[in-house]
Amino acid sequence: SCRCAWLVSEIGVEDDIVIEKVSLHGPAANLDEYANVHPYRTIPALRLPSGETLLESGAICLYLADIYSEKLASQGLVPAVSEKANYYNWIVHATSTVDQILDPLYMQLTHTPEEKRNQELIAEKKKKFTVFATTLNAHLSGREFICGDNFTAADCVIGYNVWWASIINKGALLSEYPEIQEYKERICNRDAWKKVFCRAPKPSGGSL
Ligand SMILES: N[C@@H](CCC(=O)N[C@@H](CS)C(=O)NCC(=O)O)C(=O)O
Repeated sequence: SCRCAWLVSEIGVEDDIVIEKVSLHGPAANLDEYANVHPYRTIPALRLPSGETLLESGAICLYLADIYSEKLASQGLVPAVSEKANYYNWIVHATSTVDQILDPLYMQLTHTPEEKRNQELIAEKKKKFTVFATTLNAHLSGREFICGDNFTAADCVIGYNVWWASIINKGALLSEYPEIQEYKERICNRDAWKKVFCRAPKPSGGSL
């Protein structure tokens, strides 16, 4: 996912962190080499100078937010103490629950011919998506971002899910959730978002 590259761009440390593109599919795929970095051959991964590697986008975002906490604080991009429960909950919720709803929906609705779609799976995931979207829509009522007034790493993580949902069936999944739609406009208007997402149009089968 582009969550981590987006956060790197928000923090403004593109010069500290080398972002390498990995082709997962097609003739340019170099997965055997990449398996030395990420044994599951998924993206992203963050290799540290020590040689240790982080293999989960949520962990990478939390780690970056932690090591660059002073820089983020100076830009007002950290959660208030009263928002920390939201911060951790939404970050882990995004990667452990929401990704598992969106990934099959995306594959079924955008990458599978209509006659081959698993309608039972689609119905099951749509039902769960409704739970997620209803909860997030209510959460965002009266809030600019996941943690209130401050944009934080939690917005890079959940914001990625919101953007991902918005590119399925021309945004149909979000049509009944006005707070989420407005939130999506706010995050997509950010310079850091534009820099990263303009070069990565697809959430899967891509790079980063
Ligand atoms: N839990 C992992 C999931 C990583 C993941 O599945 N990434 C996708 C791309 S966003 C991927 O590499 N898919 C493999 C493929 O497309 O072949 C994370 O959040 O980092």
